[in-house]
Formats: sequence, structure tokens, C-alpha cells
Amino acid sequence: MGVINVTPDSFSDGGEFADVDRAVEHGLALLREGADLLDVGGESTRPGAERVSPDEERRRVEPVVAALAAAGATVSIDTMRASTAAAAIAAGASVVNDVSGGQADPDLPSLVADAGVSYVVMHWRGHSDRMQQHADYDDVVSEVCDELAKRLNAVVAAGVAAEQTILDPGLGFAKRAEHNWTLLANLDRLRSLGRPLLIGASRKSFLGTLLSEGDPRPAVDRDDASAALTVFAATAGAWAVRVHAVRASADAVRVVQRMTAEEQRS
Ligand code: PMM
Repeated sequence: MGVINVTPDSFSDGGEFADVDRAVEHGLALLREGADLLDVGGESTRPGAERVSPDEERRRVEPVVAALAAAGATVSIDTMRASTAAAAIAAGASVVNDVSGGQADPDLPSLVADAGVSYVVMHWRGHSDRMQQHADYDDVVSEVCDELAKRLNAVVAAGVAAEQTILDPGLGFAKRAEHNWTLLANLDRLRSLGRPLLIGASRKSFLGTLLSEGDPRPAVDRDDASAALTVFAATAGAWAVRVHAVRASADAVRVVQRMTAEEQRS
């Protein structure tokens, strides 16, 4: 899954693809690099970010989704709002990526149910302006699994078919670096929830901390480390990784597939 942030303020690429033509051009480049799916977002969720208005969010994403869908891409809309998701689905999106897992807008799960599109349900404990206050766990793997299972039940109760859903542990969302690493080392536990897994580690600050030489490594210089994590995610059977730089991760997935086939043969 290639990331297209149509925002002025995302943490790693804010402003780079804020106009429609550049965002579309970037999406087409990510497809050429091997992306199977493009995730278009118009609201930054970096820690501390303030919310964007519904009108502004829709204005940013709708033409980008429409152009990429018309070009034949499978498009995911990264939004917590039913109104934005509805506009994006009408423009051709076939996946809704809801980082709040149905908690931010109670109308979103039923919209997804009616539209019959795929639904990414991410682990989330509150909006970005205060999410790090909720980064408190006794046992992060058990708690994230339990909370995700509850969200899955809630969206199913709202009419979404379990088969429509994809689960995501939400790395960096109400999680400190050590929580992200523990979750990544226990993807088998998340997989045991029985749904495909999406992993979004690309360029996140826990990688900047790991690679720090005094100061954290800048976000755009974390792509090699992100691709290294793609190897782990693919080996652990993740359904997809959400990444900014696609080629290295797409290549890594092909290497893991080839190695897995070889291991099964011998
Ligand atoms: N991370 C970000 C945004 N959207 N969606 C899902 N499903 N999972 C994630 O981990 C995720 C996401 C934040 O990263 P960005 O600011 O680079 O888009």
C-alpha cells in the first residue's frame, strides 16, 4: 500500500503532494514501483495534529481519488469521517482506511456496510492532539488484541461483514517506541484474530530513534529501515504494509515470497 498524503502537515511528506496534479503523479509513480493499492489521505494524524474541517478534507482527496481510480488504481481512502468516505467511494475508492476503527464517527461503519467496500479497522485510543497520553499498557499485545477484537465486534454489529475487514495494530498511535517493537515481534498474536493484517511502520519516529546519531534520523531517511520491517511483516504473513517508498518494500515482498516457496519445496 503506497501512501499519498494530500496534506500540508504530515510528519514525513507534508506539503510535498498537497496539490492535485502532484499527488496524482506521485500515485502513478508508486504504482510503477509495484504498489497494489494507494492510500489517499487529506488529514494528518501525526502526534499533536489538529483536525481539518470536513469540507477541506474532502476538497483535498476527492479529485485525487477520482483521477487515480480512473487510471485503474485500487484506491483506499484514509479518513475517520463518513462524509469524506462517501465522497471518496463515489469517486472510485474501494477501501476505507479508518485509523479510529469506527470510533471517531459512528456513521462510518454503517456507511462501509452499505457500500460493501473493504474496511481497515485500526487500533486507536483517541485523536492525535492527545493520543500519546493514552500510551499506557501493562501488556501491550494482549490489550491491543482485545481492543481490536472489540472494535471488530462493534463494526460487525453495525452491519459490516467480518470478511470486509482488515485489522491494523496502529503503530505509533497511543504507543511509545517499545510498544511498537513488542507488537511487531508478536504479529502472530494479531493474526490469530483471524483477519488480514495491515502494518504501518513506514518512516515512523520509533525508527528515527533507533537510527539516531545524537538527533533522531530525519523521516525521509528512514526508508531503508522501513523496508527492513517489511521483510518481517511479510514473513509474519501480513496482508499489506503501508509505506511511503514503495519499490524497496515491493521488492522485499517478492524476495520473501520466493524464499517461502523455496522453504516449502525443500
Ligand atoms: N499511519 C498513519 C496514517 N494512516 N493508516 C493505517 N491503517 N495504519 C497506519 O499505521 C497509519 C495510517 C500515519 O502516517 P503518515 O502520516 O505517514 O500517513
